[in-house]
Amino acid sequence: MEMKKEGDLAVDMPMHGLPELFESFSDARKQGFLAMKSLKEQGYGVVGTFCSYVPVELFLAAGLIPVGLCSTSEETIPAAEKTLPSNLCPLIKASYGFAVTGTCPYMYFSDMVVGETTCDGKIKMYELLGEIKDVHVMELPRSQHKESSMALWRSEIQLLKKKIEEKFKAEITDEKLREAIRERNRERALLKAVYELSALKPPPLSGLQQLQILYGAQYKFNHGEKVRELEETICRVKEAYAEGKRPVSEKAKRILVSGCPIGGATEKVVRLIEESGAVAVVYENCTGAKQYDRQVPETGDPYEALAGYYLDIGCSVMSPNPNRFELLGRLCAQFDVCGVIEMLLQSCHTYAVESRRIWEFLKERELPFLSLETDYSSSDTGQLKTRIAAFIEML
Ligand code: BJ8
Repeated sequence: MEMKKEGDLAVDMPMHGLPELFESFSDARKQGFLAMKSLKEQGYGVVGTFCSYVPVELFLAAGLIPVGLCSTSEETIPAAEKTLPSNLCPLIKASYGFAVTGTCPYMYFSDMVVGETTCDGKIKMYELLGEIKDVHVMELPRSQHKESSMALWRSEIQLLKKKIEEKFKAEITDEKLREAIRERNRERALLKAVYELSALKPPPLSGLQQLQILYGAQYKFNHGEKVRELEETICRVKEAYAEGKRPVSEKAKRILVSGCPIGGATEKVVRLIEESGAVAVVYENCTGAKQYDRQVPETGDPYEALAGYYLDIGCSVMSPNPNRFELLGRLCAQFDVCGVIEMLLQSCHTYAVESRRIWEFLKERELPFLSLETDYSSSDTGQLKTRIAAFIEML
């Protein structure tokens, strides 16, 4: 008889309706506050992060709870602007604003925050954040293909291991680390399976629903439950599709969304795309494929495996940044998109400068491209709506 492993779809699992499952993900950030409080009461250590480059497997191997910190709404930006310049990326201002105002429960519960030297604004913000929290900053190289980059990043991962072991009196063995890699890979594979559903024509999910699952999943802290819920969601979406349910029109133009991380206030871009009669089928950014497309090797030296995997993330802070283009080209083909919309957060220089290369890359493939700059306010909604509607109209 075949043994059931954790994460296998249990046959006796109570089946929920799709709307309930979607709601569970769209509500996850809010519900996660209570789950986090309870975990703290049980004595778990919590580590807050802001970026996909941070190797969360180290926290899992030490029995800690990693959490993405609040950074996607405008409510704390005025407080942040008392210290930070106003012409700074809203993600950085919001992150700092939530910390100084004490309004992010995840920041409040974090025993430590792990930052990274990705962009200049974040690096300098972490110095100020260090006055409020215990901040450990990882030095990320800006180039992926030099031998010295790999050596530096590997040693940074080992430094973080040492810091965690000292601070939390925990031991990270290679075995625990390998187990954490397997756990995280399982989650990555399922989130990839969620977004790959939208390769179907028409997609079985709206772009907003897909985004809510990808974004919400990070606020579910019980691995086993998260795995089962993702499996159930995939299974129910497929069933509904097989029964002939088509939530998205066949005529909807298929859009790939690229650029800065999207979620919270910037969901407005996805809403406007879908209100204009198109559908966001895939997110190439850190909310989507950039985080879940690949797997960490499960054999060999786990530090080498983690260093190689994380260093290869195709973020615009890398120079050059070939991996973003490789992923972008592959996703455009796999999802058969008719156009690409890039969302740039105001004052994000690395993505803004890279935008011209993206335009050239897509032009060679005869794919229309729209690059939009926005922030977390709703003041530009009218202007965004006009530009998005005109772009979709001409596809
Ligand atoms: S791996 S995309 S999560 S750095 S904060 S770079 S928007 S100016 S978030 Fe990012 Fe890591 Fe890269 Fe992903 Fe620009 Fe703002 Fe900097 Fe930003």
